[in-house]
Amino acid sequence: MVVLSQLALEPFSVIKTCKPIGLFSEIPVIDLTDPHAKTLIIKACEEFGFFKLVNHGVPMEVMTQLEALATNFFHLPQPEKDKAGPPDPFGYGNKKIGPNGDVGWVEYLLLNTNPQISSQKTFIFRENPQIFRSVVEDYIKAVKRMAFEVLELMADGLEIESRNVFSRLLRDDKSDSCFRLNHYPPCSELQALSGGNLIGGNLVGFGEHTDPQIISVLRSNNTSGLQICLKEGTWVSVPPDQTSFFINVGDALQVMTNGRFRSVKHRVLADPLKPRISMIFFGGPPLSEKIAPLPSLMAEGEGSLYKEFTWLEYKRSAYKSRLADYRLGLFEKT
Ligand code: GA4
Repeated sequence: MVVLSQLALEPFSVIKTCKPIGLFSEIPVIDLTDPHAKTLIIKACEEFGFFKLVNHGVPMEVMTQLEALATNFFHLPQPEKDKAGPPDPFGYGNKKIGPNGDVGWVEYLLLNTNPQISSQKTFIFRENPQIFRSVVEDYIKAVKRMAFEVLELMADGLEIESRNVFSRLLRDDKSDSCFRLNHYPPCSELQALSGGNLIGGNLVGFGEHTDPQIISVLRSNNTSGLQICLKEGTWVSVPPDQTSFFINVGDALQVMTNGRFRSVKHRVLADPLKPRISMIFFGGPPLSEKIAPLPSLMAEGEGSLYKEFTWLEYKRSAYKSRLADYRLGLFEKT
């Protein structure tokens, strides 16, 4: 019985901790209506590459409606969900992440957010695709608006003359952004394996990685699981908050700030008892955009830490990598 359970969990990594990682209470919380928000955002991006956003202006119904539709979808019989897969790269995926052998205790939908590509596999919500499409569109519209504001505050805080230096990349019609709905089922198998007595063991839902894009905007239900890696390498658990958003700095923003902002390493552990649903908007630049440190951010005599590349080049290279690889390494100047 135990052997069977072990076999069932074979390809998945289990994170064992001697002492359970407590919830980390020092995650910066930024109030978007605070007049000091820009300064606090810069500090958070430098120190953590990560912060929580409150008073963000996105109506709660927009979030809960999408969560309800996502939950319905993930509860459909497997053959129904499989009709929306495989993710190549867009569509439904189950346990396999990316094209190079990564696996996780997760099922997901990856969607393109480019309005020009509206014919994607929206039949996934068979009962009422129209509702699904419009709820996703409303959510993305609201989250994008908020992301533009955050990116403009970043430019302000960095004292860059053109406020839209980052946001224009996402506002562009050709912005290469995408959207992900994740469902992490409770890992009851692991619970069975340990006789229902889980002490400090969790299945990896989504393995450690940094996001390649400029910015990621995450919202989840109230189930914990997200962890970020601090500068000195310690993993800490982010207390969930279904009313707020969490903002991640991505690799492209680390490069544009010549390493001043940190692209944060993060991962998700599956909960033994509760399902976790998350929705993430990944804001990327147009494929042809050259990604390089902004000259106005370079001190006199400061050289670029990175070789110049286009977003297409970076993305191609990312899709050849494994999740945990240090993708920026190939683009660093030696
Ligand atoms: C990580 C961030 C986003 O979820 C994502 C992921 C993408 C995928 O799931 O297809 C990647 C991963 C992510 C980075 C490296 C490559 C590509 C899986 C993978 C192994 C959608 C993205 O843009 O990059």
